[in-house]
Amino acid sequence: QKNLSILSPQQIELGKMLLELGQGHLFEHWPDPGLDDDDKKALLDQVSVLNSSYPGGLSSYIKTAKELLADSKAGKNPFDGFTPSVPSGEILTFGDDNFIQYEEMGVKQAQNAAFVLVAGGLGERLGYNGIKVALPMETTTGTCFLQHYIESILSLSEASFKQAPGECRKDAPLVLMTSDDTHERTLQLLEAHSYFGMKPTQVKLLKQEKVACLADNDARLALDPNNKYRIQTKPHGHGDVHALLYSSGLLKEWKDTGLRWVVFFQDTNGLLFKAIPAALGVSATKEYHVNSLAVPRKAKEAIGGITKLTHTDGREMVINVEYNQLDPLLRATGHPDGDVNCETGYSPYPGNINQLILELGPYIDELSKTGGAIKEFVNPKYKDSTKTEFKSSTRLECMMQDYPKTLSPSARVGFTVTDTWLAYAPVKNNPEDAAKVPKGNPYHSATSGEMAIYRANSMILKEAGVTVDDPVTQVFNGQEVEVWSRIVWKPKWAVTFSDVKSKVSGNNSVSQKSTLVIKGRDIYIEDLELDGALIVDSVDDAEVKVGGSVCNKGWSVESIDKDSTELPEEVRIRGFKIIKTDQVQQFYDEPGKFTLKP
Ligand code: UGB
Repeated sequence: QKNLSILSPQQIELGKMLLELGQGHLFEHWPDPGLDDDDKKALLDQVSVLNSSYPGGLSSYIKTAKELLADSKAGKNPFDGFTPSVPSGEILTFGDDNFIQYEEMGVKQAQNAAFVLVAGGLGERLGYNGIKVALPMETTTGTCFLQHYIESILSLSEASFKQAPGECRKDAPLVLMTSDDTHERTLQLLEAHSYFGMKPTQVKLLKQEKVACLADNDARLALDPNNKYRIQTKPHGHGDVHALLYSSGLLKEWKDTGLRWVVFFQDTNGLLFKAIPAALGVSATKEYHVNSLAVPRKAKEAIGGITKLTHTDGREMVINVEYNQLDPLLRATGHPDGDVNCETGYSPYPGNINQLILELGPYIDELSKTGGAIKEFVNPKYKDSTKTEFKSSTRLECMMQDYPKTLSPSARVGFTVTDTWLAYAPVKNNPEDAAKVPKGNPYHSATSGEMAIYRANSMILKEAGVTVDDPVTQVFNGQEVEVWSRIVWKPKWAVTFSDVKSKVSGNNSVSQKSTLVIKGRDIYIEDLELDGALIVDSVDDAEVKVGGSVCNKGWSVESIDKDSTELPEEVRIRGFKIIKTDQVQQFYDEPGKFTLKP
């Protein structure tokens, strides 16, 4: 009461609201006016941000928190009444006619797509000090994830307009969801590289706010242990992306310009754009409102399983069940062995890789009802079995793939499974944790992420008729990986398998020790025998035919010590570096037709 005089009318309203919500402890320690007045106002300013950035405001946050904390204390099963079963979706085989047709259809659709990258996570599991999108996806060219994503979107749009030139040309929008942990550095990265070729107006950054921490089962907000005038906050999860997109007004803008799809993706999967064209084709053909990209999943692998849930009351949904929940859910519903592989050697539940394609119209309709609020969960760590006190404060969290949870049963929710080697190689785990991954399960480390790029490109060239040598097995940072020829191309060279096939002809071979880097758009590989390193670049109006025998000492992959401090962190976390000894390197910087035949 005595501090009212120092506060603005709006701050007084917020204070009253908190008192009504049982949050009086936030003010109990306040001294008389004249002492710490600026700190007191700062607390209410923070309350104002917390209130406005959450759909329904703090009262809604606290109400939900009380309910979820009570459920958690009571040990209530979130899947009570639901029976899991294996859903049906589209399973693709790379390179067959079906795959090629879906890709073709997807490329046509691409000009009607907006792209959304969730990049607010700090990557605690990876333990890397920079932002993850700035990490090199592979160290042969040093291209970072963000550059590759942007170039993929630009090339996909370009290919789309080529295929359907009648349409009016639009620049594909790209939204990056950032957080306080990543925002400034993401912006700097974009500005330092002229947005990697995108128009700055095409790119929008939406920053997610953290949410208030909860100190106890009554959902009393936790004060920061180091500042009694600040509420402790923690990340709310990638599910924030829906509310942010909705409140930004962008969805409506996109609809008005004729867009039809929104493609969501994550920060460190260098393969994902290899599966996007076909998955877009599946979305269009099946008219999926929600299409989740998935890969075959090993039982207990740390990715969620896409599951059909049928409730005793008749409700049904196809939804991701997180890996830590799938096993108990199966055990509780008549599968005593829980999350195990079936006769295929994989879990029958496709693995969610959190690349989602949503149809914009139904998405807007749904968000108009929910404001983008996603079903949340809480995960308190209790001090003991009485579940009355927490070890440390907790908060509500939400995941972007839980969007279908509020949809009506008539919504068309499906998924598209592609081979793991083609679509999924995230960089999430630090070297120590990766080295402990049980044999046969993926490492999801910087080491395996880079090797997966070479493997995928080698496999694609093989499918296109190129003889690529088998890989050798090597151990880096305690992880056994296959080392394939280091084959890398820019997205402008090829965004689909048909593009690759149209640019490769005759008898080509690439030895295991080789490096092949294709940077230009119109580069045609014909009768090439490569045993060394070859790097070809060209301006867009140059057409270059590359063939003949290229033999040199090349570039090698050498093991390094992950603790050797003289190397930068992004190299150390791989456990190897590329030693560039000898190469043929050509840049065609003028328009015209050329032949490279050493
Ligand atoms: N992210 C945000 O933008 N904001 C946040 O608050 C948190 C994350 P993680 P997670 O692909 O293997 C997901 O931490 O959540 C971004 C799926 O839930 O890497 O452990 C962050 O920047 C899981 O089902 O992943 O697991 C990153 O881009 C499975 O699909 C993205 O969200 C798993 O990913 C994912 O964050 C997977």
